[in-house]
Amino acid sequence: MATAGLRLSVNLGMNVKLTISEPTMPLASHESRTASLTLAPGGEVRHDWTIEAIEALFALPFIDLLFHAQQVHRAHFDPNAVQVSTLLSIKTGACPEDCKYCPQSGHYNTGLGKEKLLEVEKVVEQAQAARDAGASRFCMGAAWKSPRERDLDVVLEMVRQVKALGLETCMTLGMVDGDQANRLAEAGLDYYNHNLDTSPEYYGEIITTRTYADRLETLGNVRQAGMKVCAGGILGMGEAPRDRAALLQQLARLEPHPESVPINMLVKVPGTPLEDVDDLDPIEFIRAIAVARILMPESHVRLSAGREQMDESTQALAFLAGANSIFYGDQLLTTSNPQVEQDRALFAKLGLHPEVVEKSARVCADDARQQADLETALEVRAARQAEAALAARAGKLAYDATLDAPRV
Ligand code: SAM
Ligand code: DTB
Ligand code: SF4
Repeated sequence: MATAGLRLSVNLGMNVKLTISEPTMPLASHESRTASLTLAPGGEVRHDWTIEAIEALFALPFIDLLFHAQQVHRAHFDPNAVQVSTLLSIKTGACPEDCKYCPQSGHYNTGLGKEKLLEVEKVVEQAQAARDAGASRFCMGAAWKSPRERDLDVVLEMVRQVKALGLETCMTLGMVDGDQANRLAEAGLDYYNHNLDTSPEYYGEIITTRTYADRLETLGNVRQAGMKVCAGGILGMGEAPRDRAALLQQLARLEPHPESVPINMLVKVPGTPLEDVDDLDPIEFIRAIAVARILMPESHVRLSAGREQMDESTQALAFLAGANSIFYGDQLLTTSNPQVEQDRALFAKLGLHPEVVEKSARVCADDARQQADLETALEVRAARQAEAALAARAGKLAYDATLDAPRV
């Protein structure tokens, strides 16, 4: 029972003022708090969110939280448009890393065999099919600690050929150094995905073979090379609520924010150490999406792995909370995703439409620029030709005048 008790008023800086009235009884759930929040309606692109401020957002009544997230979302995006990416595992299994959630880690027996890097033609075939089915971005994933030199050449060719289909390209190949990132960028890779996965504090419980700092370094290399950053995490790995807040804080600290923020719900795969972890309450998952939307107003927040295990209402709530990107296609990397027909029906039911490719806009802009350049070049050429013709005529006349001078 909530009684009048401590009234906490925190100025969170900039335009955010949060007032929380605490009951004297210990807080059992979000419902026992009342909060009033003043947020800039369009949100703010900030990198200095404190953990307390983020936890306070999480603690808002659900309806208030979703309202704020919607306001921020609508200030930056068409609320009914969803970016659509398709995933392909280009090299599956036997990964040397020990990520406890991952069916592809060679440390656990999940029944996955070791596969070789796919051939470029196979990848292009799949990319074409994804494009024909309506995807605008093709994401290729490899179960590597980091790419080996000889594999990188093949991967660069995949980027070039997939891009030539008019698709945006994304890759997730593990850690990359500065040189590898530059080469991927030069080949035309649009996005590089590398997730922080969880909070710095919980990280050691999940992965021991690469550090949080390693991950941040890779993200720095990707940014430095001029590619767009795709970085997010996984929820439902037994982490505490504070870990979810700390993960989002880490992501929001990246400057600039990642353009794409995948929020995965753990897919529990038999054989992995997390196969029996307790389910995360879907409402807590939706809260995290909403907080991600508020913290990173201009980023695409992807409702990533785990959709197959979610009902339609949870997915609809995620879109309402500000998720505006999905993986589309029957398969994620090694686990399944909702069937394409099912997603089409969901989009129709919710009145959602696939986002017009950002890259198309860029391509259009490039096309327009190219066209303008071409026209200018043609005009210049025409003018030069006219000049040359005049000069030639004059020359000819002069020539003629000399040559055909009246004979005396
Ligand atoms: N090996 C590369 C790496 O880790 O950077 C790329 C592939 S890895 C599979 C890409 C991401 O998929 C991981 O960082 C993790 O966030 C996500 N992921 C892997 N297994 C998952 C699972 N069972 N449930 C949810 N997300 C998962
Ligand atoms: C991301 O954040 N999620 C995707 C993508 N980036 C590469 C991967 C999800 C993998 C889910 C488990 C699987 O299918 O193997
Ligand atoms: Fe390997 Fe990536 Fe899976 Fe970790 S998440 S085990 S690095 S494939």
